[in-house]
Amino acid sequence: MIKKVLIANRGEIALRVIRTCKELGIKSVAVFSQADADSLHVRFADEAVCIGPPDSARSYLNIPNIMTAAEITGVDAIHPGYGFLAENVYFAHICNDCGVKFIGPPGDVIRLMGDKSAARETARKAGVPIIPGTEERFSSNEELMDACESIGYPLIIKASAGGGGKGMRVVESPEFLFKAYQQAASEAQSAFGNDRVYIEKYLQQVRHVEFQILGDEHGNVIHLGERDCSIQRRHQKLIEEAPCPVLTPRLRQEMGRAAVKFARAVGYTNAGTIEFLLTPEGKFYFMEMNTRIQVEHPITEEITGVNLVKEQIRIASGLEMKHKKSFNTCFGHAIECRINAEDSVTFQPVPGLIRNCHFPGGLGVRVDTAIYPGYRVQPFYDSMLAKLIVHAEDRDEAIARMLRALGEFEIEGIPTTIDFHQRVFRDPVFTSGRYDVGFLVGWDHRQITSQTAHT
Ligand code: MV4
Repeated sequence: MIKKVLIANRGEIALRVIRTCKELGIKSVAVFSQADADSLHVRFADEAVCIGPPDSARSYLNIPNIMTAAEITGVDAIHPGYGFLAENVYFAHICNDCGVKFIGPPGDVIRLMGDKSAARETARKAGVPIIPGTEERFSSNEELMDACESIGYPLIIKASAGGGGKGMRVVESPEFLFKAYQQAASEAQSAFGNDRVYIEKYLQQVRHVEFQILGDEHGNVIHLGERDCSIQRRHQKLIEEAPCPVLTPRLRQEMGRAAVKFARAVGYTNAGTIEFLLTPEGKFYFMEMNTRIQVEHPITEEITGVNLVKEQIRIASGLEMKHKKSFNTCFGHAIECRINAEDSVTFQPVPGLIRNCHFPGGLGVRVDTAIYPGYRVQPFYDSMLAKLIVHAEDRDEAIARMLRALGEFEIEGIPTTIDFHQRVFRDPVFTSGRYDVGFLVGWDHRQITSQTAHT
């Protein structure tokens, strides 16, 4: 049984893990950079070790220093959170080689899922629907051209080592193919040190619908419903909701079965997420699998009542999962807003001192955050200040509750995206639930023009 956990992360997710450790009677060890000495995760952990200067490369990504902290504090396990080392294959292997349990899937599964083209091939072999496309290597330009003709335009070129939208290029017609292919390969090489790319039919007006998976080390694999994450700006998720507003019970069952089938096929253990694209016609396709707990996991917790971090620690302890059946029905509707320290029109990050702040509360309101009055938002890390999560009986009540909570949320001293979120929850396309990944395209432009229209 795991008795002491090191959290190799910072901010709200480090606090999230520390809180669950406390409830489980497990000791927690925080690691922090010199810039984070006054952080809440340092304050609430049982022990804390400084692992380096502010920049991530020399602190939260510094594997030798993190492993040294694990050694000198005598932890049994390490929780990587999300971002930083959460999907770093070497880190997962080094933890287990040092006799410290990595709270996540095996390193080999992380590696396989990190190769988006190999993951696609795994899905095809497992009988999970994939987007019509090509393999990676072509022996000639003619072969490439013919393969793309058979897929049909528009098509999208993706980096095998990419994911999350990095290195993608949409090709509208054949005359742009070769140039786009070369550019995508060289961008992939410089961004990921790997020039392999693959090609898919570009699906229009899709939604990003992902299924939460839990697998234990005794062969049990379940899903815990889905999350719609289509409200994104430049591949940064801003608002997520569960369940997906347009999913029918039948489609949920089909997609859930496909997600569990895929997870079983790869021998998945611990928490993971399978991302699908859903077309307006109700067809779904495997996109990729994330091998970590995700930022948006709280909305799944709200509609299932399952503490996902607790299940992660139980699974890493070698215990069987408590829940053996997938959650094909959940309770109510949950929505999450990511509140960032950014200008709410330009989305430019603006670090600085939080002079004062007040969080919303009341029935069905949850704030996952590590900020406090007097906290200084650092320029070294991502700009997320807080996740505002609401849960209600249905989507309309959840939207009303979100607007009420956003109205109570006060952060003085730095700009935030609170009023951006208020605009979204008043938008008729959003409130109808009939949106897709293109919802925010042109929004910042529209906001600027509407701003100038008032002046
Ligand atoms: C696609 C797609 C449409 N057709 N692939 C974006 C990030 C990565 N997870 C894969 N993504 C997409 N892949 C095909 N064949 C649409 C997306 C997509 C997206 C694309 C452009 C702008 C925002 C997007 C948000 C989610 C998914």
